Amino acid sequence: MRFDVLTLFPEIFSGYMTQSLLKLAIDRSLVELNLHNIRDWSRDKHHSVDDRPFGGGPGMVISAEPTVEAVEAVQATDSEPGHLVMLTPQGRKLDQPLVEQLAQHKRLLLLCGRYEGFDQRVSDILKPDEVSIGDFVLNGGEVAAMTVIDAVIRLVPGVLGDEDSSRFDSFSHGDRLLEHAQYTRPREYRGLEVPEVLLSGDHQQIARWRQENSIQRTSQRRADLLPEKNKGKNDEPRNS
Ligand code: JCK
Repeated sequence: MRFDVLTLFPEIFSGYMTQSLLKLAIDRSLVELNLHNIRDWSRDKHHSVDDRPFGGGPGMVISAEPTVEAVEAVQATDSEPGHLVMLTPQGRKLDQPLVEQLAQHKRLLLLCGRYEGFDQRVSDILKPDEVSIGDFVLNGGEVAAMTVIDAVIRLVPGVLGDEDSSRFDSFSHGDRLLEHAQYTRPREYRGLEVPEVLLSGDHQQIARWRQENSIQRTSQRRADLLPEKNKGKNDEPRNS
């Protein structure tokens, strides 16, 4: 899986790129991540990439010319242009099915804006897949691009230590339940004990408890995820 990120602030990615899971995947050639500074495609002597909005208003708009030139140049560095994703508050909202769809591509280009975003003609010309990570306002597309990369690399075969663990994630199969509570040592902490059944060694009972716990937490926290039949199954006060 190859990622190419186009941004005005490539240094935002440096800490993320040295993170262990991604670094291991890069070292093992399962993932390639290249950073490109849009400013490198600026043509004027001041290396400018943004300008004031026509029609007035606050902030600055990133110019079409260096952006389109940058994307086309980066696309041309491989035999296939790749799937172009633009991170924008106006995009379709990211969810696990969209992550799975993006993970089907061998190559993703992630176009990150700042300020008030890009000149509309960037989208008109390049027709990117416009994606938003949620209904809140970020300062730019970089954190959203890292979110996409982080979610997609989990689905690249061999990236996770345990080959299969991504298949058990919440939302990855049809049932869309939240994960059950997890415990580790010690058995008691500040008077709070690990549920007895988890210490029992009875795998069938443990599976039953986890299933119940999943449904209970989902109905308490994210009832919108449940099929109608399970809704309101649990009216206990929340504490798991
Ligand atoms: C890319 C610049 C900052 C902030 C105008 C928007 C009312 C325009 C994103 N889920 C997400 N939230 N935010 C982003 C995102 C933000 C970006 C850029 C992505 C480039 N900005 C910005 C505010 C506005 N307001 C709502 C008016 C741009 C994703 N993905």
